[in-house]
Amino acid sequence: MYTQALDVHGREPVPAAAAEVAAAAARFQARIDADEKIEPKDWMPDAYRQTLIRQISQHAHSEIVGMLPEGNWITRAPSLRRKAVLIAKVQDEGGHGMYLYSAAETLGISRAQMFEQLLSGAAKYSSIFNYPTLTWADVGAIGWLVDGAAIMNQIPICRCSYGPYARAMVRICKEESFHQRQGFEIMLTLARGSAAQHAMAQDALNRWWWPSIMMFGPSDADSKHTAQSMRWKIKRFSNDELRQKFIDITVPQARFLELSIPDPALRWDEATQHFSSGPIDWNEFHAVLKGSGPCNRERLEARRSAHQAGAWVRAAATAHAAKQAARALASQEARQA
Ligand code: BYC
Repeated sequence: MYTQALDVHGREPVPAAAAEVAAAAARFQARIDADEKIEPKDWMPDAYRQTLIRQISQHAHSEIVGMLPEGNWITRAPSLRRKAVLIAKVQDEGGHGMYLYSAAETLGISRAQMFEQLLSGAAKYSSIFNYPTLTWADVGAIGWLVDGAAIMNQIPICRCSYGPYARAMVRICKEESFHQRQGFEIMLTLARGSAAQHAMAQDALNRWWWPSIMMFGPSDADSKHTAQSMRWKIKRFSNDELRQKFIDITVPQARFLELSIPDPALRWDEATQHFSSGPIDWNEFHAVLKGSGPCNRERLEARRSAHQAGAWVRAAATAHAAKQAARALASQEARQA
């Protein structure tokens, strides 16, 4: 829907000389500073375009790969109601991927190129989806913590400077809120259930807490993109700011569930009015990003084989579209004759 009527030049003339580029960049930054939305046909610095392509495509890949760990539990959900809700949630994630691929396409990259980057391992997707879902409680923990972290990160993106990305995020965030609540409700049911169910919920929290904290990305000191992305209002808060907001909101929820956060150093800091937490294992984070997480290989293999299995669907859809276009052209020519 976003890709209609795109032209490569944009509304402003393409600046040629260095001085013109600098002037166009200054006008562009002034628009950002005035909180104007940048639209696909507007002139934009190439680095802004590339940053958005990187972030939006990684985000889209995360949604699609994110379907796998939860999809793993659809056949084993403990009741029909849980199964129906989980199917709807996993389907929502697929939809989020589609909106995001569409938003990225407005920047001049094709969906086929983005898939190629994912399947070849050139593009990243969120570290969180390289962890396994071992029990039903993991489905609850993902909804509560992973979708909870996603909302914290994504609500500010509804105010991102790039129009198509910002607009896609509005609906995504509404759906993520539903996902977070369904996850919390699963955790609440387990935490208030039998001792074995409570233990299962605690075990899931133990395994998902730190990976969820890592979803926000490297610490601000090590984040190579944050400063520029904040100047461009692609990011509205830094990684550490969002991580802290998530911890502050989630710790009281864990207490309500009567579950313990697996961080012995966690304490309320009166001076800062924030929870202070223990050190994050950045070695683990970097290992997962480099492909050595518990499920990296499995996730990419699943995506590659799904892509291969879907080849005939893409071929059929392409042939159908060509047939429709040929028919439309023939009837237009017949009308003109
Ligand atoms: N995993 O300079 P930085 C969801 C990479 S939730 C993997 O801070 P930036 C869902 C980063 O890409 C998840 N890689 O980067 C929820 C960069 O590498 P490159 C998806 C990570 O972009 C439930 C490098 O580390 N959400 O969708 O300023 C169910 C340096 O980082 C991670 C989004 O994508 C990570 N956790 O900030 C289903 C939200 N963290 O590209 C689905 C949109 C960092 O230079 N994205 N890296 O090779 C963002 O907000 C930002 O891109 C990030 C990173 C905060 C993630």
